[in-house]
Amino acid sequence: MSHTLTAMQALSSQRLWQRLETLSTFTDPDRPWTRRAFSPRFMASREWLTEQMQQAGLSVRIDSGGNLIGRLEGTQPHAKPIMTGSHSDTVFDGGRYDGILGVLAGIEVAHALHDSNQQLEHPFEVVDFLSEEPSDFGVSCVGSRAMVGALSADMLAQRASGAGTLAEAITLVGGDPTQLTQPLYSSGDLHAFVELHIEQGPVLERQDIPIGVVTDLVGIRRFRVVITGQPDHSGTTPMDHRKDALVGAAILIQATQQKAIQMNSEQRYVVSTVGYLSVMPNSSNAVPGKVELMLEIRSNEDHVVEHYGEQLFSMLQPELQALGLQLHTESVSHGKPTRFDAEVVDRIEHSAGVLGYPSLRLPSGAGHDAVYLAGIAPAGMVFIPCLNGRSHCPEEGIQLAHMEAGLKVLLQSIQTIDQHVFNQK
Ligand code: HGY
Ligand code: MN
Ligand code: MN
Repeated sequence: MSHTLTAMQALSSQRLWQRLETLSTFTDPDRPWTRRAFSPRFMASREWLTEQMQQAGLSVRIDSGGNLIGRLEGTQPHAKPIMTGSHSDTVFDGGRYDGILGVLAGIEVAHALHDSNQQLEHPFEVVDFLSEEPSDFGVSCVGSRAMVGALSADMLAQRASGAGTLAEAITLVGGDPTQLTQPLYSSGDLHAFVELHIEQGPVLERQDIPIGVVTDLVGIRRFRVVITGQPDHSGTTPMDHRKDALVGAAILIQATQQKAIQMNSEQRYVVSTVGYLSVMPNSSNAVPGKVELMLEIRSNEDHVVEHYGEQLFSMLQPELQALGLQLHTESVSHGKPTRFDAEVVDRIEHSAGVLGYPSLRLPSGAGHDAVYLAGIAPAGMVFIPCLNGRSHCPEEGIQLAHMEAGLKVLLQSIQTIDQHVFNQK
């Protein structure tokens, strides 16, 4: 008598762990772990991901937005697909699990469905979204924005220093920017979207809870800021004759740190960061004449995301002017706070319970591709804890037991949602 395995029994944590290890080897050897979108290493890792998807029984394609998509057919050929996925690109000196876990866990779910011959009713799609991290073009979530028609012509025209436009880069990875004037998936085209991701924060680990059921995502706004002064000789230019752009940047950085700290409260979550800064001419014996920086604001409150930047810049204008400095700001991206679909959130929480995992409902301070999918489909996310709550650094780590819990809850949630008929919204 053949012992047919269930999909849950066919899941292999070992195979997933091995894939995590292998994918992490596609890194800049001098800066582990770095695999920037569009880089030659990223392209090589995409070839490897394609093979893994095929081994899992998925048929693979690249859509016009440069997303790598693996698909398993369902028993109902005309049913809308259930989608899972995340991103395989990293920040500089990043970790081995941010995004990567969600892509490889999605492949493992497909592999288990395929090995156990357990077809879902709905087609099942596993996506490696292109360039979720803020790319060298300054735009994040390139693939997921493209998928839902939110990649603007301005964004496609953005240039990276020493490279062409974002549109050209998308073409290089196999996309077709000319098709991006309309959504690749619209409302109603997906049954649901579920993403597995590390929390990237300390909450689950501190409470020793293996599963996070994400309720909502903060809004994220990014500004390109250019402060212009005057480059001068550092030895011969008296202090009261200088137009030092870096002094202006220091004033802005201090002011935004103070403003964000003051705005936080029980209900309101506000964080502000200047993580990128470039000084010109960047010589030890020249007064900085120009500084370009990226200012990022995140909040769970829409009006904070909307108005924080303008408030900060108008407050700083007089002080910078008095220093002979010009301030130029450009809003590069603006993602609104997003609430996940209550029926998806309930099913993820229920799935954790069925499997005996304690879970906690929590918001996400990190941005994810899911924010764009939530605009066109019932969407939700599953979190697992990460080591010391840290991410976007080589110390990023996960426990095997938590990886296994997240993988099982992802499969259980997908199987439950496969049987669920959503209320008409
Ligand atoms: O920046 C973020 O929140 C995400 O990790 N890319
Ligand atoms: Mn990230
Ligand atoms: Mn991520």
